[in-house]
Amino acid sequence: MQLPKEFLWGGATADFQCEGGFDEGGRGLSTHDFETDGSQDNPRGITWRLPDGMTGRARSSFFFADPLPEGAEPCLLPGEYYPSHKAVDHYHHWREDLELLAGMNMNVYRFSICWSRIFPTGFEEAPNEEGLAFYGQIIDTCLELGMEPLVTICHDELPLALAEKLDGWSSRQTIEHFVRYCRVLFERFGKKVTYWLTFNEINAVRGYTSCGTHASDNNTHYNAVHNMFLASARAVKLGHQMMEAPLFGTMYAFSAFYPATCKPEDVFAQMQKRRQSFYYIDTMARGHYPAFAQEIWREKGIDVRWEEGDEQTLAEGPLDFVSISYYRSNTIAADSPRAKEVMGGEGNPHLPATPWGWSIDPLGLRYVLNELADRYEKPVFVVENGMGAIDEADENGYVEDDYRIEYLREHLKCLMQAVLEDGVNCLGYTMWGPLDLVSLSTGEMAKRYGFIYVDMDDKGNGTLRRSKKKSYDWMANVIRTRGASLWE
Ligand code: BGP
Repeated sequence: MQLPKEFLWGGATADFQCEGGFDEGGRGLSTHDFETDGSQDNPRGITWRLPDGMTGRARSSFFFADPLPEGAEPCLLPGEYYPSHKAVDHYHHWREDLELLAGMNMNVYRFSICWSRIFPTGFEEAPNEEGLAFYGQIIDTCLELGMEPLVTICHDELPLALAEKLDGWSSRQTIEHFVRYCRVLFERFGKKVTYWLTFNEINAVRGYTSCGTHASDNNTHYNAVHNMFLASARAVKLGHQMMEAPLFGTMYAFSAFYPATCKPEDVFAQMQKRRQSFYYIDTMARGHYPAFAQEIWREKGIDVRWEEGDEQTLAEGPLDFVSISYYRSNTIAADSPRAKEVMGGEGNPHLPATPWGWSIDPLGLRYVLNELADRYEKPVFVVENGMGAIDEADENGYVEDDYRIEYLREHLKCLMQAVLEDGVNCLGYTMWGPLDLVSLSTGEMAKRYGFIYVDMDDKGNGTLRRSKKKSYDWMANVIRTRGASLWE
């Protein structure tokens, strides 16, 4: 068993989780810069201030975001730790980090461009050249080292000023600013970058950090997402006009959902649950909303603010491939409180789980890859997968991470079976967080994914030294043998 030569093997990161340097190189503030650290039991928050000086924090964890109080503006508070400010300082370690990744034989590297490094407020007419130079050297170095750049244009964030002045994606004007940002990226990097993702985890965005909306009710959310769909379609169309043969995806967080039992009610609930999630990627991959969108809007009381030409805009920019993050699977019962939510579900008694309670389900990856390939008849790309774990490093920064090796081995074997036995056209696989970075959902460093250990704790203390874990050489060999070593 061996994957074809052109299969892309690599790692994936996001700017605010690894870069740091939040006030360097002319970068403007981004919505994530106001997000505190947290943990599993203590959700991350956006810190805010009211005109009368009162301060507080609104829960910001991922999809489960609370609104900012009426009139509040985000602010930085003394005594709080904001992980994006320093992250793991990739801004100053980028060359060393890229060399370490290439040392594993990787031939692709997925990273995100921070919008506010290129347009500090989002409103400027001309880009910040220093920001473009930073990513220009990353792209050039990737190519020198034999790695295709895979660029996420917008990973769950936007320039602060767009959130504060326009309420982020609530406004149609944000689409214009996004398209201007894309145009600059395509102009500058279009000859060197083939693979683009317009957004990250489009079905998991919500609230202030990822949509820039102060409210997080359903109507605000679904309208913001409608604008993001339009923005993505415009970017795809523009990219195809400006570049030779680009390929566009958007990242879709795809947990497998299983019915909790074989009771028809549970199976039906699972279908309805999946529709909540397919709503997003169906629209973007096909260029039109699925028929069941009507039912979702009716049930949630959503009034999508359509404008003339929207249907055509969506139709003109469908995605070229479907890319996913796959970490786990969930179960859904008819009476589950989460049956009608987009994300989340219950655990599975047949599966083990990570320390963060994410079920470990390698076969689920094979299942979802087949399903997506059948549903869209487009290539698929696994752009995130991995295991957040507690690593114990010795004094040299070495970690015996056999649990990670085990997780990856089983998932990669299922991916190979999907390709080689089931006939799925999969472009590649980028493991999430190949170098330890800040967790998105909890803001911790303790939840580590990497092949490369970074000496830093939850509050940013540490030497930032990079060192190879046991999984580093193991994965290098998997990639070198194009997967054959997994079966030995
Ligand atoms: C995805 C995000 C990443 C990321 C990853 C792991 O949802 O695209 O940014 O961090 O999940 O999640 P976490 O960091 O919460 O463990």
